[in-house]
Amino acid sequence: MQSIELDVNGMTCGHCVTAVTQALLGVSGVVHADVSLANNHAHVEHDGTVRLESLISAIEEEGYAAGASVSKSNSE
Ligand SMILES: [Cu+2]
Repeated sequence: MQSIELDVNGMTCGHCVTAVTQALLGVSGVVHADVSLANNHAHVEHDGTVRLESLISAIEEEGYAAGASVSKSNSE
């Protein structure tokens, strides 16, 4: 299992979280998606075939903005 961290902007309520979650789960290869309204963040687990761009496109199609989240553990 691989995971991708995303920053998601534009979410304002639980409906938005549901929309983004469903969009992510709709991408082929995605097996789990945790979307946080408070943190504007999405954690996506996938089978290794999913590209970051596919996830961003799916979120943008729902009307939200997304980008790769910089890992907090990256000290460089
Ligand atoms: Cu909303």
